[in-house]
Amino acid sequence: MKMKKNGLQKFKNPIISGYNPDPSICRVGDDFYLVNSTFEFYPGVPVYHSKNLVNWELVNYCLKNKEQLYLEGVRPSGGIYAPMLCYHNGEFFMTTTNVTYKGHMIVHTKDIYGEWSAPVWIDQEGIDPTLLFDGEDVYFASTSTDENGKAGIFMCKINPYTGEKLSESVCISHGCGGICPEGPHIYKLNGKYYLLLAEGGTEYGHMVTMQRADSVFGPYEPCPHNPILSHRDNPDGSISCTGHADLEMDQNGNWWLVCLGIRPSCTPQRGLKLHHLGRETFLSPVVWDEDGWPVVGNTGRIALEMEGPLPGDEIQPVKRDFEDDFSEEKFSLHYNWIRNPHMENYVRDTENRQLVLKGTEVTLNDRDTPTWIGIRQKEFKVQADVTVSLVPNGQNTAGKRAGLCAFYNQDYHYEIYLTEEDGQYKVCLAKHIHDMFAKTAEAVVTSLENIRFRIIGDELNYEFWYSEDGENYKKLGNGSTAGLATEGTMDMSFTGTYIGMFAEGVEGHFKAFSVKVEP
Ligand code: 6LW
Repeated sequence: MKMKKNGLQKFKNPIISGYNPDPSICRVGDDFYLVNSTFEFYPGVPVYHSKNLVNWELVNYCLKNKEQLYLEGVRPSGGIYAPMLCYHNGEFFMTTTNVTYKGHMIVHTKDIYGEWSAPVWIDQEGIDPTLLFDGEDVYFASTSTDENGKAGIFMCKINPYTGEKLSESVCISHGCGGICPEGPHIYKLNGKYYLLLAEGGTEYGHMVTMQRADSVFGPYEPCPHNPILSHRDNPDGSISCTGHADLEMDQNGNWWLVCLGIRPSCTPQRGLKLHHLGRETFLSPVVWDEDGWPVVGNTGRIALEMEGPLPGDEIQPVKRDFEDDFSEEKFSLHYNWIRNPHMENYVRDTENRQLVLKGTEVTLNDRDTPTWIGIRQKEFKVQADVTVSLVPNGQNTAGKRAGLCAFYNQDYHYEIYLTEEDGQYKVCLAKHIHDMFAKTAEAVVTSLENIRFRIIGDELNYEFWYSEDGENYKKLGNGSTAGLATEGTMDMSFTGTYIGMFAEGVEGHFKAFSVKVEP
């Protein structure tokens, strides 16, 4: 299958920036849909839509209620792992794993922009489920381990509507030699079954391998030029950890790969391999060689700028800025919450164009659901602004907090906030890194009302500023992005930074929230 002659267009990676890992893509006509994993964040499994594979719009989430997405008390980076999205006979199916609660699930819908079904649960161990519709049969595969504890890809026949297993789970592959064979997807092409895997672990040894067989149960033979994609030996360092991919053919017969990758915030030149934006979604053209094996990108590597025979409309400028003046009733789809939110604590007061956050005793440091709402940080260079008021409402505001934060998870966050201490109104900067949580700077202010907070970020640093009059800003302090890096977390984590608003123990009123980024 050769690449059909279409105009080649340049495009920039990542196509979906910020914490959007483990992408899975499917096409219906000339519409492309893509989903990502979401761990302890709510709602679960975002659905992005595109017609040209470069301009993506967040249009829905698959998991939007507690039956689909039970996250109570989930550990950081617990909850929802890798998803898979496919379309069959007028219906969309999404399978994923809640590693903290009940494991593999499948939901389905006829309207990808609407509500998804209640989940059905599958009695198979492991993570990274995938589905293959093959004639009358539906196959379910995921990672798991054999009786000797050896990792592999296990598959069974399944009823996708009930989750009932229709055959025993059997191991179809132990991978192509890398550790952690995972992220399986199976494609039936020209009468053969192709098994795409992630191997090497999702860190700097990550890679994508391909195998194929005449039977869906194998035996599978490896692609002679495996790994078909990896940046493990890539000296360039602008993109690392590429892996966990999915393939799709466009309406012109050209093939594409989406995968996760990271943009290191501390470049190898600094001798550090750290990232804080999370694992992002990247795109690459794919061609098939004369032996019927896929060749990805620049012979197995991708780049921040690539070109290919993109389908659909001309590429439009990619917009990643966000602002909310709280004049609309509805929350933007870009907002996320931590675990299952108590929505009564989030009031959009459109009359006064403000968001009222009702703080509880739960803090940002707790493995619980603080009154916090955030959007993914989508680029290194960021300026976030919001006006904050701490509103007593007859309550004692001493020690209570409301403010703006750069948030990775409960153990890794920096926040600038309003509080009252020793009878004084203060703006403070606090940092939580590992098991250390401390206030690192403070300044006395004359009021608890309408203080303007600003976070300015780049690859290496966050700066925290405040203004009492909305014009003259004073810098309160800095926070190194290294402190929020995935590589540095004391427990394995898979997420990325958010810019968030929060309140603890008291009401916070927020106005004119904006997060502007520079690619
Ligand atoms: C994902 C799996 C993985 O399910 O990390 O390291 C998990 N590999 O493919 C979370 O992204």
